[in-house]
Amino acid sequence: MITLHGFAASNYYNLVKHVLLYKELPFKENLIYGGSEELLAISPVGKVPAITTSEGLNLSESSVICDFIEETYPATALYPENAGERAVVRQIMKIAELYFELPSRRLIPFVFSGTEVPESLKAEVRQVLNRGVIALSSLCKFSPWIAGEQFSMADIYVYYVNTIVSAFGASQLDWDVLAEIPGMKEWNDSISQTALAKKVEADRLANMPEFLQKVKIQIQAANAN
Ligand SMILES: N[C@@H](CCC(=O)N[C@@H](CS)C(=O)NCC(=O)O)C(=O)O
Repeated sequence: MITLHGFAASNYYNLVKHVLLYKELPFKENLIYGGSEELLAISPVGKVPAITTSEGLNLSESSVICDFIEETYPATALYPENAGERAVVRQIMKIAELYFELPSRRLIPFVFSGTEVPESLKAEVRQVLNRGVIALSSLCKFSPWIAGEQFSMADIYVYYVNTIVSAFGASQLDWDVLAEIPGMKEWNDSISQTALAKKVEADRLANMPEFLQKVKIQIQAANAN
Protein backbone atom coordinates (compact mmCIF):
# COMPACT_ATOMS: atom_id res chain seq x y z
CA MET A 1 0.00 0.00 0.00
CA ILE A 2 1.20 3.54 -0.74
CA THR A 3 2.03 5.82 2.19
CA LEU A 4 1.43 9.50 1.52
CA HIS A 5 3.67 11.69 3.67
CA GLY A 6 2.84 15.30 4.41
CA PHE A 7 0.12 17.48 5.83
CA ALA A 8 -3.36 18.39 4.61
CA ALA A 9 -2.81 22.17 4.69
CA SER A 10 -0.46 21.72 1.72
CA ASN A 11 -2.02 22.09 -1.72
CA TYR A 12 0.75 19.95 -3.26
CA TYR A 13 -0.06 17.19 -0.77
CA ASN A 14 -3.75 17.55 -1.54
CA LEU A 15 -3.38 17.20 -5.27
CA VAL A 16 -1.58 13.87 -4.87
CA LYS A 17 -4.18 12.79 -2.32
CA HIS A 18 -6.96 13.71 -4.78
CA VAL A 19 -5.30 11.58 -7.48
CA LEU A 20 -5.10 8.58 -5.12
CA LEU A 21 -8.73 9.03 -4.10
CA TYR A 22 -9.86 9.51 -7.70
CA LYS A 23 -8.18 6.26 -8.71
CA GLU A 24 -9.65 4.56 -5.62
CA LEU A 25 -6.23 3.30 -4.56
CA PRO A 26 -5.72 2.22 -0.96
CA PHE A 27 -3.22 4.45 0.82
CA LYS A 28 -2.35 5.60 4.30
CA GLU A 29 -1.41 9.09 5.39
CA ASN A 30 1.64 9.87 7.49
CA LEU A 31 1.32 13.32 9.05
CA ILE A 32 4.71 14.99 8.79
CA TYR A 33 5.79 18.64 8.38
CA GLY A 34 8.66 20.23 6.45
CA GLY A 35 12.12 20.53 7.90
CA SER A 36 12.35 17.30 9.95
CA GLU A 37 15.14 14.71 9.72
CA GLU A 38 12.47 12.05 9.29
CA LEU A 39 11.15 13.81 6.18
CA LEU A 40 14.65 14.35 4.74
CA ALA A 41 15.15 10.59 4.81
CA ILE A 42 12.12 10.23 2.50
CA SER A 43 12.14 13.47 0.52
CA PRO A 44 15.62 14.73 -0.49
CA VAL A 45 14.69 18.44 -0.36
CA GLY A 46 12.65 18.01 2.81
CA LYS A 47 9.36 19.03 1.23
CA VAL A 48 5.95 17.40 1.11
CA PRO A 49 4.32 15.52 -0.46
CA ALA A 50 6.35 12.34 -0.64
CA ILE A 51 5.19 8.78 -1.04
CA THR A 52 6.58 5.40 -0.07
CA THR A 53 5.44 2.57 -2.32
CA SER A 54 4.67 -0.94 -1.11
CA GLU A 55 8.11 -1.91 -2.48
CA GLY A 56 9.73 0.70 -0.25
CA LEU A 57 10.53 3.25 -2.99
CA ASN A 58 10.47 6.84 -1.72
CA LEU A 59 9.45 9.55 -4.20
CA SER A 60 8.94 13.29 -3.90
CA GLU A 61 7.86 16.13 -6.25
CA SER A 62 4.12 16.15 -6.81
CA SER A 63 4.17 15.96 -10.63
CA VAL A 64 6.65 13.06 -10.54
CA ILE A 65 4.44 11.27 -8.00
CA CYS A 66 1.36 11.88 -10.18
CA ASP A 67 3.11 10.37 -13.21
CA PHE A 68 4.32 7.40 -11.16
CA ILE A 69 0.80 6.73 -9.88
CA GLU A 70 -0.63 6.99 -13.39
CA GLU A 71 1.97 4.63 -14.88
CA THR A 72 1.69 2.12 -12.06
CA TYR A 73 -2.11 2.22 -11.84
CA PRO A 74 -3.31 3.04 -15.39
CA ALA A 75 -6.92 1.98 -14.79
CA THR A 76 -9.09 5.12 -14.38
CA ALA A 77 -6.68 6.93 -16.70
CA LEU A 78 -5.84 10.55 -15.98
CA TYR A 79 -3.82 11.17 -19.14
CA PRO A 80 -5.07 10.82 -22.74
CA GLU A 81 -3.75 7.87 -24.77
CA ASN A 82 -2.57 10.07 -27.62
CA ALA A 83 0.99 11.38 -27.03
CA GLY A 84 0.22 14.86 -28.34
CA GLU A 85 -2.91 15.22 -26.20
CA ARG A 86 -0.95 13.89 -23.20
CA ALA A 87 1.72 16.54 -23.79
CA VAL A 88 -0.93 19.27 -23.89
CA VAL A 89 -2.24 18.12 -20.49
CA ARG A 90 1.31 18.23 -19.11
CA GLN A 91 1.89 21.63 -20.72
CA ILE A 92 -1.12 23.05 -18.86
CA MET A 93 0.19 21.58 -15.60
CA LYS A 94 3.71 22.92 -16.13
CA ILE A 95 2.53 26.41 -17.03
CA ALA A 96 0.23 26.45 -14.00
CA GLU A 97 3.14 25.44 -11.79
CA LEU A 98 5.68 27.91 -13.21
CA TYR A 99 3.50 30.93 -13.91
CA PHE A 100 0.72 30.57 -11.31
CA GLU A 101 1.86 28.51 -8.33
CA LEU A 102 5.47 29.58 -7.93
CA PRO A 103 5.02 33.36 -8.26
CA SER A 104 2.01 33.28 -5.92
CA ARG A 105 4.07 31.37 -3.37
CA ARG A 106 6.57 34.23 -3.18
CA LEU A 107 3.87 36.19 -1.32
CA ILE A 108 3.29 33.53 1.37
CA PRO A 109 6.15 34.44 3.77
CA PHE A 110 4.81 38.02 4.00
CA VAL A 111 1.31 36.81 4.80
CA PHE A 112 2.55 34.46 7.52
CA SER A 113 4.86 37.02 9.08
CA GLY A 114 2.28 39.81 8.77
CA THR A 115 4.72 42.06 6.91
CA GLU A 116 4.02 44.24 3.89
CA VAL A 117 4.93 42.79 0.47
CA PRO A 118 7.42 45.20 -1.18
CA GLU A 119 5.93 46.94 -4.25
CA SER A 120 8.84 45.70 -6.40
CA LEU A 121 8.01 42.09 -5.53
CA LYS A 122 4.31 42.67 -6.17
CA ALA A 123 5.20 44.00 -9.63
CA GLU A 124 7.39 40.97 -10.38
CA VAL A 125 4.71 38.54 -9.24
CA ARG A 126 2.02 40.36 -11.26
CA GLN A 127 4.17 40.17 -14.37
CA VAL A 128 4.71 36.41 -14.08
CA LEU A 129 1.05 35.76 -13.21
CA ASN A 130 0.05 37.78 -16.24
CA ARG A 131 2.07 35.44 -18.46
CA GLY A 132 0.22 32.56 -16.85
CA VAL A 133 -3.13 34.24 -17.51
CA ILE A 134 -2.28 34.73 -21.20
CA ALA A 135 -0.96 31.17 -21.62
CA LEU A 136 -3.77 29.43 -19.75
CA SER A 137 -6.41 31.54 -21.52
CA SER A 138 -5.15 30.20 -24.80
CA LEU A 139 -4.61 26.58 -23.66
CA CYS A 140 -7.52 25.77 -21.36
CA LYS A 141 -10.70 24.54 -23.03
CA PHE A 142 -13.18 23.98 -20.18
CA SER A 143 -15.31 21.82 -22.46
CA PRO A 144 -16.17 20.69 -19.92
CA TRP A 145 -12.71 19.82 -18.52
CA ILE A 146 -9.60 21.92 -18.60
CA ALA A 147 -8.01 20.13 -21.60
CA GLY A 148 -11.24 19.18 -23.34
CA GLU A 149 -13.66 16.27 -23.14
CA GLN A 150 -11.57 14.01 -20.91
CA PHE A 151 -11.11 14.65 -17.20
CA SER A 152 -7.33 14.62 -16.74
CA MET A 153 -4.48 15.06 -14.32
CA ALA A 154 -4.48 18.76 -15.26
CA ASP A 155 -7.99 19.16 -13.80
CA ILE A 156 -6.76 17.96 -10.43
CA TYR A 157 -3.37 19.69 -10.61
CA VAL A 158 -4.57 23.15 -11.66
CA TYR A 159 -7.48 23.07 -9.20
CA TYR A 160 -5.00 22.82 -6.31
CA VAL A 161 -2.61 25.35 -7.86
CA ASN A 162 -5.55 27.74 -8.02
CA THR A 163 -6.12 27.51 -4.25
CA ILE A 164 -2.79 29.33 -3.78
CA VAL A 165 -3.35 31.80 -6.62
CA SER A 166 -6.80 32.75 -5.29
CA ALA A 167 -5.77 33.01 -1.67
CA PHE A 168 -2.61 35.05 -2.08
CA GLY A 169 -3.29 36.88 -5.35
CA ALA A 170 -6.55 38.26 -4.03
CA SER A 171 -5.28 39.24 -0.60
CA GLN A 172 -1.85 40.63 -1.55
CA LEU A 173 -2.31 41.93 -5.09
CA ASP A 174 -5.96 42.84 -4.84
CA TRP A 175 -6.37 40.90 -8.07
CA ASP A 176 -8.91 38.18 -8.85
CA VAL A 177 -6.48 36.36 -11.14
CA LEU A 178 -8.77 33.44 -12.02
CA ALA A 179 -11.50 35.81 -13.20
CA GLU A 180 -9.15 36.89 -16.02
CA ILE A 181 -9.39 33.50 -17.73
CA PRO A 182 -12.74 32.90 -19.45
CA GLY A 183 -14.35 29.77 -17.97
CA MET A 184 -11.74 29.21 -15.25
CA LYS A 185 -13.87 30.28 -12.28
CA GLU A 186 -16.91 28.24 -13.35
CA TRP A 187 -14.70 25.17 -13.92
CA ASN A 188 -12.97 25.73 -10.56
CA ASP A 189 -16.35 25.98 -8.81
CA SER A 190 -17.58 22.78 -10.44
CA ILE A 191 -14.53 20.84 -9.23
CA SER A 192 -14.94 22.27 -5.72
CA GLN A 193 -18.45 20.78 -5.60
CA THR A 194 -17.24 17.20 -6.20
CA ALA A 195 -17.30 14.78 -3.26
CA LEU A 196 -13.54 14.22 -3.47
CA ALA A 197 -12.66 17.92 -3.45
CA LYS A 198 -15.01 18.39 -0.48
CA LYS A 199 -13.33 15.56 1.43
CA VAL A 200 -9.84 16.93 0.73
CA GLU A 201 -11.01 20.42 1.76
CA ALA A 202 -12.52 19.12 5.03
CA ASP A 203 -9.18 17.46 5.88
CA ARG A 204 -7.34 20.68 4.97
CA LEU A 205 -9.51 22.75 7.29
CA ALA A 206 -9.03 20.22 10.10
CA ASN A 207 -5.22 20.45 9.74
CA MET A 208 -5.02 24.26 9.45
CA PRO A 209 -4.89 25.15 13.19
CA GLU A 210 -1.97 22.75 13.82
CA PHE A 211 -0.18 23.88 10.66
CA LEU A 212 -0.55 27.58 11.58
CA GLN A 213 0.78 26.82 15.06
CA LYS A 214 3.87 25.19 13.49
CA VAL A 215 4.38 28.25 11.27
CA LYS A 216 4.08 30.55 14.30
CA ILE A 217 6.74 28.57 16.20
CA GLN A 218 9.06 28.67 13.16
CA ILE A 219 8.65 32.46 12.84
CA GLN A 220 9.31 32.97 16.56
CA ALA A 221 12.44 30.80 16.35
CA ALA A 222 13.69 32.73 13.29
CA ASN A 223 13.08 36.08 15.01
CA ALA A 224 14.93 34.91 18.13
CA ASN A 225 18.08 34.13 16.08
N1 LIG B 1 8.02 21.18 -6.07
C1 LIG B 1 7.46 20.55 -4.90
C2 LIG B 1 7.00 21.63 -3.94
C3 LIG B 1 6.44 21.07 -2.64
C4 LIG B 1 6.32 22.14 -1.56
O1 LIG B 1 6.68 23.31 -1.74
N2 LIG B 1 5.81 21.73 -0.40
C5 LIG B 1 5.70 22.62 0.74
C6 LIG B 1 4.34 22.48 1.40
S1 LIG B 1 3.04 23.08 0.38
C7 LIG B 1 6.72 22.21 1.79
O2 LIG B 1 6.96 21.05 2.02
N3 LIG B 1 7.33 23.19 2.45
C8 LIG B 1 8.21 22.91 3.55
C9 LIG B 1 9.53 23.57 3.41
O3 LIG B 1 9.73 24.34 2.45
O4 LIG B 1 10.38 23.30 4.28
C10 LIG B 1 6.31 19.61 -5.32
O5 LIG B 1 5.76 19.78 -6.43
O6 LIG B 1 5.98 18.66 -4.59
